Amino acid sequence: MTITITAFERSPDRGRGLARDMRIRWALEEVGQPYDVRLVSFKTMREPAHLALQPFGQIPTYEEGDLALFESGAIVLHIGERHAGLLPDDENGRARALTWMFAALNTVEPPIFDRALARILERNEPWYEQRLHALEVSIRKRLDDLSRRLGDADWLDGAFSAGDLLMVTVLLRLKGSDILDGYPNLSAYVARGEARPAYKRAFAAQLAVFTAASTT
Ligand code: GTB
Repeated sequence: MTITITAFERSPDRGRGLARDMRIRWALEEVGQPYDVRLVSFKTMREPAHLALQPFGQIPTYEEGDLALFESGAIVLHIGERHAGLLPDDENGRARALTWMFAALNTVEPPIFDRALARILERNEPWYEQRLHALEVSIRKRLDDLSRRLGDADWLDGAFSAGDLLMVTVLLRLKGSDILDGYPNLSAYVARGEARPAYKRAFAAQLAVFTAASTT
């Protein structure tokens, strides 16, 4: 059955792989599933047809036969459950991988995403510097703990899993910042994720969309 996902027609990140369709592309590449992409504009995302798929008018979405899903974490989990390559075979290992998926999205991502939003939307507010500082303190607290837990391991819990896939996509938003640079083992962890052939194929595919849009 054909899998179709949605992605930005013109991603505000200019093809840097930060929009959340990247997680789905990467997961599908890891498990070797081909997929189609339907590109949507901000206007299309507010139209009834898209809202029926994604009640909050966002990307990504995932369609496969009569199944329609939204929320990148749920979609990655679905892919991991249907296909080998993202979740361990043993029950306990699977449960731990799920725990890391939730940790990435619920514990590590919020201050990182809020910082990114603040840098775009709140830059001119009188309290901007204080807010940025508070967010960066929160991020460093999370990264201190994550860095200690990862230690010198390659991945968070044995072999690469959907937990690592989500964690790497979350940390990638800090790439090039002095925050991530302060944690050499986390920088190396992110680089290991980016070096995976599946990641590279997914990144190239989403970058091609931006490149094509810029030449039209
Ligand atoms: N919890 C949902 C999920 O994980 O699927 C969140 C989905 C989401 O935030 N989608 C964003 C969206 O559709 C795109 S990815 N936004 C439009 C809207 O809400 O109206 C978030 C994103 C956007 C832009 C950049 N960027 O430019 O760097 C990076 C990430």
